[in-house]
Amino acid sequence: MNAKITSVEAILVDLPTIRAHQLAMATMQQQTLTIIRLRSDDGIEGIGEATTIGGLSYGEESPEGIKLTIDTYLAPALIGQDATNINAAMARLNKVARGNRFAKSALETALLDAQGKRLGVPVATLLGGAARATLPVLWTLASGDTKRDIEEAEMLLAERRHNTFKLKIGRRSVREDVAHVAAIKKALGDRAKVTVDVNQAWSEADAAVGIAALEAGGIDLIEQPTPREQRGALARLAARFIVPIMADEAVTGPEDALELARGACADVFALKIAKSGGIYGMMRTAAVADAAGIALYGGTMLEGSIGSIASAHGFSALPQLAWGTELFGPLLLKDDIVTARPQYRDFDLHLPEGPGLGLAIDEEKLAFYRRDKQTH
Ligand code: MUC
Ligand code: MG
Repeated sequence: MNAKITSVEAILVDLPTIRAHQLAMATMQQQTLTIIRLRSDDGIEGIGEATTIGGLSYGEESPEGIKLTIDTYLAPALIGQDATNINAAMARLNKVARGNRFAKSALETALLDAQGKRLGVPVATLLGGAARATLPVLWTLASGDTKRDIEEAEMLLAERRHNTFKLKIGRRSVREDVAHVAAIKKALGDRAKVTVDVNQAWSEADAAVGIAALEAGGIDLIEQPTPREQRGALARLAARFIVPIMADEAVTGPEDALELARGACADVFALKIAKSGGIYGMMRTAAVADAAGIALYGGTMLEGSIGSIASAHGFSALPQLAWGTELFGPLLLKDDIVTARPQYRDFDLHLPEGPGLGLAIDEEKLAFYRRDKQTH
């Protein structure tokens, strides 16, 4: 079977969030998704998504930069190629462009979605099959207000939507952050797991003080406390504390995973399809972790439904995923551009069953939220 790629469109979509979302490096009031529509001459369209957090404040690619890279370099390299040979298409992109993992991830998702639709199977089936049909999903409390965070957690526990909560810290002083986390943990007690994500904001000295207090307070997991380049600091913290230390920004692809494993730098890796250049890169990263006995967690770049469900297909196919996932991105957005939003119930995300990603674009919503709607 053969199908020629005929067009690749990259569309910027701005969606409002349900509330402000505060992280160490940015406060989000909306999220920008770069949506891909990849068409081929057998009439099949694949969709994909590249999304980052806070413009260029989190990662090295911005939504606008991703679109420019795709329009100028990656789409022309794909036009005329065989849409059914995903490995060959991705090898071509890797030859044309170094890095640019988010952009490549979105295109790989679109190729996988199209191939699944072509063969009439879900993306997870293309990956060898879903080892799990549902994925545990935590929620991030990041309103910036302790009382509001506790109310939000209580509501979500009562709805049986989430029973693990991640707190974004690193904006305020270590003392204030620790007090904020302790108040939430005290309110929730053993009814919920509580984890923290510092997003690289602490020095090693700050981290030693902060993690000691968080460990004593019963916090379950500490994510990326120190800058991503400082692997030695992460290794010393991982050796010093019993509470597991998770690498996020420090681990992009299998090469980082190998170095972090060699240095005993972390107990857990946060996997994300965007930072690994796609689902296959994420799975290669997971394989290194498996070989080293490092536990895994399914991370998010706060993608919308397309990116989150692409991640879910990938995570569902992993042999181990001890720490569950944080694929709550669609729930942080007020509205969506797919016809049927992902299903969350009983603390889990339920994978859609249709071919490909199992999602369809809502054309009216896309027309409404696309950034270029005036000119389009
Ligand atoms: C990150 O660093 O993990 C994940 C959840 C959230 O609120 O932000 C992201 C990014
Ligand atoms: Mg993180």
